[in-house]
Amino acid sequence: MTYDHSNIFARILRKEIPSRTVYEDDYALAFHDIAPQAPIHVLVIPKGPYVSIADFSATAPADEITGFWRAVAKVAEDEGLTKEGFRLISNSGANSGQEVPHFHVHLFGGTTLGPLLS
Ligand code: IU
Repeated sequence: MTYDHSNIFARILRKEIPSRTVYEDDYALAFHDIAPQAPIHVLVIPKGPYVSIADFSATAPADEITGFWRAVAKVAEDEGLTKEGFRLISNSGANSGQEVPHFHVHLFGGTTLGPLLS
């Protein structure tokens, strides 16, 4: 699938649009979702141009995949979620309701979570 470099998360990565950053390294950026659905709702995105989890997993170099998931785990730890628990969701494609065509993981926590979020 062709990556649209004008999508909002690409613009956030280029710092054309501000975000409430919680973590950044060579592989990932994590920031607060603009419309949180839980007390803690952080989006973690890879720095590379990947549309979905399938695109990322199939085409990203191994160091980017490792770096990304390590960043996700670090954010969960830094946000204090590891002990009580948290949820990861990644929407992919039309049936999921994916709005932004840059692969991202929703990290939810800070309360007992209901059956579905996002
Ligand atoms: P989705 O998985 O593509 O549906 O999730 C996109 C998320 O991006 C959604 O939770 C929005 O609230 C969030 N978001 C944001 O944090 N900042 C923005 O400028 C825009 C969307 I547009």
